[in-house]
Amino acid sequence: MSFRHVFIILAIISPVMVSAKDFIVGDEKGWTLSFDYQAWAQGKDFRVGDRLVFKYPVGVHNVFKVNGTGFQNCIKPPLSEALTSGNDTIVLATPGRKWYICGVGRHCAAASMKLFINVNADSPAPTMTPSPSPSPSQSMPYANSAYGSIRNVLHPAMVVLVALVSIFGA
Ligand SMILES: [Cu+2]
Repeated sequence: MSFRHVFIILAIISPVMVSAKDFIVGDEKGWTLSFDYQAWAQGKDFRVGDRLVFKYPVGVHNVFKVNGTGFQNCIKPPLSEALTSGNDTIVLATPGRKWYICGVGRHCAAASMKLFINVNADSPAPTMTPSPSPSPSQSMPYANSAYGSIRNVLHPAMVVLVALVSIFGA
């Protein structure tokens, strides 16, 4: 295996390795009273696959996922829907707007214990681009890297496969 191979493998894998981020809501303040969560969320790039982590003393607060109206009016969903661990991790599974409130007492209404974020779509979905040839050959995906399109068209598993083939087949 040559250095050129190593370089190409790294070039292929590195975009995939840029993995999901954890956002500690409120940073060192955590999930608490009278914190400006809108200011906290401002300018942050939330992506599908990232995670929100709500940290607070157990029993003092909780976390409800709500809709826009629930957020606006601090409407608490049934208690059974509350997250209460004090270290609640929420995976941002879909793009779009997400709203969270604390359901304890009047924390939401009186102390602005509410968070609104907008989750951006991750990099384009891995779809294979149509091949001009009648029978698309998948045996040489390696060649596609020359055109810079490989990171968009390859499923991560495929990337690993390519890497293995490159390592052991070189
Ligand atoms: Cu609270």
